[in-house]
Amino acid sequence: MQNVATATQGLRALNPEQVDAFWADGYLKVGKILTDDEIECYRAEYDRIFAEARAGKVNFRNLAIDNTDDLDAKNKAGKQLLQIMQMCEQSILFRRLVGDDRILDVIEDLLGPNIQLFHDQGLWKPAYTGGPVHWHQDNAYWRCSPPNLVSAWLTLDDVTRENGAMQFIPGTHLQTVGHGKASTSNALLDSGDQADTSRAVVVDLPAGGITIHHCQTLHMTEPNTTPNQRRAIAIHYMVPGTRSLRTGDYLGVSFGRPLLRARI
Ligand SMILES: O=C(O)CCC(=O)C(=O)O
Repeated sequence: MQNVATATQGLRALNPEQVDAFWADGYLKVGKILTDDEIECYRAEYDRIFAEARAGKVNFRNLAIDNTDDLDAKNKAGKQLLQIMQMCEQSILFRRLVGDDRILDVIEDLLGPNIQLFHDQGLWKPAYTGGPVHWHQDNAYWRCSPPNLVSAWLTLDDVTRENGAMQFIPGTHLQTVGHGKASTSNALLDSGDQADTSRAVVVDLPAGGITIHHCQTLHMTEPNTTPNQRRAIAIHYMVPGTRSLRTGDYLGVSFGRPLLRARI
């Protein structure tokens, strides 16, 4: 993996040690980037969109159970991991978030000056019932080439291991591993015993904080066993020209989403 940005230009948001840490570990804790007022606005909008989804007005999946379109089954399942693809198409606020300079400056330090949105997803783990995300590399879902996408994961609630903070295994972005269907839900993949969980690092964050991860870094989040909900959005960025080796539609993901930064 090479650090494209530092070779060619000055850094905007990260220092050289952070850039090197990202390329060595495949993830980086950046910390809080939103103000308290912004967090309140984003929470209200997030809650509005998920309430509309639960009422059947916005498409969503409950990744904690097998893929189904049955609204009642999705809403009433004992485990809940609700996913809305493209929050940025539901709301001008989330459209602004995916292009927020505080995030893009970090992404530019890692990917260079040409940045395209791949897609985003709201991932909500309600209190007590929030389901797990098993160990996986994002690119096992996407099969993108070149495999060099970078994601910003932003939480709107304080997160610890117990309510679904991100956990990473450092250095795993350097090698692709195989995945199978998860035992809990056929909507999720699981890299099984290829994840050396003894090396896992839990990244606690305050509300309004972000972590960044590479599309091959093994990561997971545990079930939410706490009285506190966990509202998060993952925003996936790529260099223009990235393509997928998949055939057919994948959850409406498109390579025609906005070019967010370009140096012509
Ligand atoms: O939000 C979660 O629980 C998992 C997020 C994730 O796997 C990702 O952003 O790639």
